[in-house]
Amino acid sequence: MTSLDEILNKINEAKDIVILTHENPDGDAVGTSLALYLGLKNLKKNVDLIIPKYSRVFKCLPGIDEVKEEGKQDNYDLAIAVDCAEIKMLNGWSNYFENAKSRIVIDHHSSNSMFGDINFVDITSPACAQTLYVLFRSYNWKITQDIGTNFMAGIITDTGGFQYQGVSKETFEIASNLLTDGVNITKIYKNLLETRTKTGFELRRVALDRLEFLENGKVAFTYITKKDEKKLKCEEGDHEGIVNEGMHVEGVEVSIFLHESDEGFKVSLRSNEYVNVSDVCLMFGGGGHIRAAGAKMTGTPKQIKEKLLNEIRRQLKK
Ligand SMILES: [Mn+2]
Repeated sequence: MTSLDEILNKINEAKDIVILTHENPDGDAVGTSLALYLGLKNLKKNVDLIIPKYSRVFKCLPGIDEVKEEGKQDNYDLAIAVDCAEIKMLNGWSNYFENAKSRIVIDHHSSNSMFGDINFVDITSPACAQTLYVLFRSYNWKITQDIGTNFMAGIITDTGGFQYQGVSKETFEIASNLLTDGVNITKIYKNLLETRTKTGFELRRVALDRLEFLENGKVAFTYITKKDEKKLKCEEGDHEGIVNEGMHVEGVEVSIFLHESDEGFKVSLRSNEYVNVSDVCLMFGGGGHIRAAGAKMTGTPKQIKEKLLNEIRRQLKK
């Protein structure tokens, strides 16, 4: 039996299902979990989607108003984690996963620790939404316009609008099919990639002002503190995408962005051509993709910067 058959069996057997995704959810995490949520609802399942906190920019996605902050029970028949590489990224709601009778992981991160009973992980997929789309098609599940919109939201955000590594002919075929199904790609693109909140824009201003170029212009570094966010009255998700600013400058290979949280700094790394930032982040207990990865670190921004540079330098070409 393939893992696709096993997953379908588990879904058919389950009455109460919970869907979970990683903390600080991005468009792929929210879009993929909403697509799965709406799909399971069409199968008449009792399903809860738990996302305690998410950015206001995702308010445009179909089904988002049904998202719950916490579950109605602690012992679901089945838990499905999407776009989540490790159980610790389920943060304060991993109990719903751990206490479920069956556990499934659907993901596309190369650093996935395979923490489910069944793991459907395609590391060649540029977005978890694409991985889930393949699953929907193989089960012949109906892809409504609302479900398609969420699939597209995941694909567009995780590929930066079809530009990152991993985008393939299949990705465009899926986009083409979704367009045929009535999904408004232009609108999703504008809402999720080009629109930012006013406070998010002000936060960018601070980060850009602080941005420095290091290692002969090959590394861009900046950070945001809790104090900055408090001063600007920032909301959840306002810092999203700041890491890309440095990456788009000529000559930059690696962009580093630090975002302060209650437990230190959340580190985001991006690379353009050859540095494997997933390997860099693995050194500090994190992970992700070759061109986009993250970790949690403690210390001052300066200390963290030095630690990261020590690892990045090994990979930088002269
Ligand atoms: Mn993803």
